[in-house]
Amino acid sequence: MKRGQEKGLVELHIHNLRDWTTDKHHVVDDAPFGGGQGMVMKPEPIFAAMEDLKSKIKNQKSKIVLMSPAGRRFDQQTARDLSQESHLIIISGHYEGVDHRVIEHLIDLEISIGDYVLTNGAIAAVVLVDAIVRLLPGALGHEQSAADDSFSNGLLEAPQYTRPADFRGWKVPEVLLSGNHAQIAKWRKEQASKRTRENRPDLLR
Ligand code: JCQ
Repeated sequence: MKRGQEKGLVELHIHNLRDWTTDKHHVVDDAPFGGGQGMVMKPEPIFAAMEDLKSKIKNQKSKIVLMSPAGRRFDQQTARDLSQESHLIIISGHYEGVDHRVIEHLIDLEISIGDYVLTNGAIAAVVLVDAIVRLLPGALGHEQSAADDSFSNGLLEAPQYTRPADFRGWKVPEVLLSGNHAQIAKWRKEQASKRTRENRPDLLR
């Protein structure tokens, strides 16, 4: 993310919702209607912030994303899609959630980075931003498209090794030292299948 900014590929800005409150104590949350645990993010500061930020980029299209465990699961294809957008606003959900009128009438995409709950959607937002920014042309300094293609072939990566060829008696598979590229490709395909079957059987279905 830092290199992407230094290279002028992306600009990142962080905003504080409390800056769009109008009350003395800058309150952004309140108790849930109907009762229950915890607090809910109020709609007014979120709408005010989004309208203000959007008005400042009026010639560009912008998408508003909400980070939430109740969102659609983030994946590499979503990262690719979002890397094509010219402007994103990411709302870091907090507390027990946000007033549902925000989801119904303001946000374009509700995204989850996985099936667990964080205290702070900003942590999830960093994951999203990193995955998107690395896809911007020139962000990595080397071509990553091939590596991402192998993700999109539906399998996990085959095991990788580097020097030394013998570390504490644990040897690098002989085939990788053979120089036989057809054999190496065949071995990698088998290993990728094995690893996917063991770690992520859901990807094979
Ligand atoms: C994001 N996976 C988990 C926590 C409620 C918007 O409502 C809420 C947002 C959060 C923060 O995000 C996450 C998360 N993807 O916990 C509770």
